[in-house]
Amino acid sequence: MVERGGTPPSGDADLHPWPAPFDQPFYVLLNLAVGGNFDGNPDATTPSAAEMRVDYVRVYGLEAEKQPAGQRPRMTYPWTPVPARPALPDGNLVYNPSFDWADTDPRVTPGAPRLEGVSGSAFWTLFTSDGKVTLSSDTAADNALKADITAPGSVNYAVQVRQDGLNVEAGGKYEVSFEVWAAQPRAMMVKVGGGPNRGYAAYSGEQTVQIGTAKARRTLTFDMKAVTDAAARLEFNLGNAGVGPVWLDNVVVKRVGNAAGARPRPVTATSCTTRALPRTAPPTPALRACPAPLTGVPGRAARVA
Ligand SMILES: [Ca+2]
Repeated sequence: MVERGGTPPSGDADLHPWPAPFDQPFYVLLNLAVGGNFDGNPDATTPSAAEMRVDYVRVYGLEAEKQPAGQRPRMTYPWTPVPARPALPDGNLVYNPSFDWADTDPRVTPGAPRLEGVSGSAFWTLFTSDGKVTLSSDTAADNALKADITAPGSVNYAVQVRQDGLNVEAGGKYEVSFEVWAAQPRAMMVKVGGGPNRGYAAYSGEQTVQIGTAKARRTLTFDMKAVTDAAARLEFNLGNAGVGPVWLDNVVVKRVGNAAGARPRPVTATSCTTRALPRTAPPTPALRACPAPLTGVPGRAARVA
């Protein structure tokens, strides 16, 4: 639960006492949705009539996970991984933006992912569903990442080159830019968004980028209207748009200002509560009353449609 004001909880003390929020009436919603964060927007191929059939709905309580009042189950607060990965000195949130950081580079942290078999690929991840791709470092092209797609798959994320761990702040205006070219003109979908904990929310929207055969820099911007996500992802979705190689290099995601209608970011991030203070338990020193609700910046995570 993110309380109004846009500051995610950083610990149990920021939340109402357990069993909140499960001490309120809930409802179950079964809807036949078109579009949304996961499947993307409808297009000409979307059926114009559809049917949802429901067999049964049952809701169970898990006895083994019941907790006495006041004893909140252990939570990891996935919205606020600590510490957030700092931007590079030039403000870039993308690490190894040029696909040439050596594994011995001190900026390559232990456990950083790599693209299998691709040198200089720390911090980058490949996801495929029904697409197939061969990745390599193109030494003849300034170590650009070469993604040779051999099976396009049926969805744009069927071939997805991705970087996780970008700290994208609520109320920020962001610029995404990169160099790209392909053997044949084609398109791809670029997105800065959340992972599974955020329902794959598309903070940037799903941006279609046209790719030509000459190396060119593409730039797009977006306003971060969801709460801060220190585990945001930059996705290059190369599926479902033909076969052949695509090259990527010199990728930048950086904050370039404030989102329209957003307040300036606070100097220091602290926890806050909208509950009346003081409470039964002594508040932690960092706990304070939230500022007045914002206008124009939703104070909670984007929902899964
Ligand atoms: Ca490079």
